[in-house]
Amino acid sequence: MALLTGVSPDRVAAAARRVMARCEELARVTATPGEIQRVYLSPEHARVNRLAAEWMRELGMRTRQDAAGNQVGRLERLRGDRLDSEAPALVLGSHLDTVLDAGRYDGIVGVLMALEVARLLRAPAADGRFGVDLPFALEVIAFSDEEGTRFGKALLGSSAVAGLWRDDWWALTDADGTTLREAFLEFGLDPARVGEAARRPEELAGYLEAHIEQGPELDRRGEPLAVVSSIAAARRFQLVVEGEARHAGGTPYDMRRDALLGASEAALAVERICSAEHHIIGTVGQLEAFPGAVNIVPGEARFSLDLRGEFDGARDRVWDEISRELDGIMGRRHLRWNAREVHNAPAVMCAPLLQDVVREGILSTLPGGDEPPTLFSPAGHDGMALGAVTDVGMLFLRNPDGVSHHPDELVSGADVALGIRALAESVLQLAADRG
Ligand code: HGY
Ligand code: MN
Ligand code: MN
Repeated sequence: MALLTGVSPDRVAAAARRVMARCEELARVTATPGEIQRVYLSPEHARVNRLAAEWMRELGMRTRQDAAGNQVGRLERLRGDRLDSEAPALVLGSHLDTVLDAGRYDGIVGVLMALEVARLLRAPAADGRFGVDLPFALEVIAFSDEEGTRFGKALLGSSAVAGLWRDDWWALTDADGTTLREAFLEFGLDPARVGEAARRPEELAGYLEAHIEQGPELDRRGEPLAVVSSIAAARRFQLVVEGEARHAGGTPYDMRRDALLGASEAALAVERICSAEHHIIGTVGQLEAFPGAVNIVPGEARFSLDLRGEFDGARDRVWDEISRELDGIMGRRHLRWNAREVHNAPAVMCAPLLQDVVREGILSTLPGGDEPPTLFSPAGHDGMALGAVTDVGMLFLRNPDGVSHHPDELVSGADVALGIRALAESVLQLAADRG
């Protein structure tokens, strides 16, 4: 049953148009002209936070940039005519950072949709009165680092909010050798205060996120929206293979210890092992040879491994299998190898209640429609961290052709309109349950 009454289709369509226009506006905030690139603690991060804060204030939200650079906006709970600043908050959000040469919507569309949901439900109307009376405060958080593009460690912003920050992260470095600690200081944040970003479970009523699917499933099924059941268990590694750099002309094959060939064979083994498994995906996305000269047999190779699975146990078993395979490959080639784990996030189940409210929310947008699909998310999301402090629910939007982490990434304005309505309905369903 639809609870969002009195909101005209025109108002929702205008909200979706604003989301699409703002996605374009944010796409222009980039470190690399002609591409979209916005990493943690960069000048572009500061600029999009300022824009998001402006848009939050326009809705009557109290805003702050938290101790980890996340941009937060809050509408207090309304009790009759009184505002209750102690009420736990339902958080709506996603991230504003990007991968390299990114699309316009991954993360961004979820933040902007959250703002429109807040506008539909709670923004002061022209007469100065607030809208629907909810049994919780409403917060929108634009997370500062989900992708981990700059420091190799994903979910830095949401980990801070979830109280999962670890001191050994301060020494992480970016490609220029700047440490995370130095980047905090350059951005104007105090590393000693990062703990202040952490939220306690009792401050939160849950976390809901809308995100593009980043896969082709909804497009294939001709469905606009899905309920998310769980978010993948992910591990990321930086691997080093050591051999011996020698003359490319003078070194016969039986004397070579070519580190790049070892790494290449490892990448093929990752594909072979993972593709034989259900819901396990492994990707070697970076590979470099050293010293990196045309006439030198590579003495060292470095590569990354991103390994995801629906369940932690299956993912870990596959990593063990890959490790054994690497021992064999490197042994045959007289190479040494080691791996440093840079990210490890367990699978996060979306809370059954929040799956239900998202399902109800989607159903109410499709009158007489069939049950919406429920999908597992192989892509990572801020909810993976938030799950440590509160219940998490997610809604997926159709992503034509499943193209994501690429400039051609798409979502349609019509699907965004449906998604805004479904997310607003989900909030009201949750309010009805909690109220
Ligand atoms: O890499 C991911 O899964 C996500 O898009 N951050
Ligand atoms: Mn992404
Ligand atoms: Mn994302």
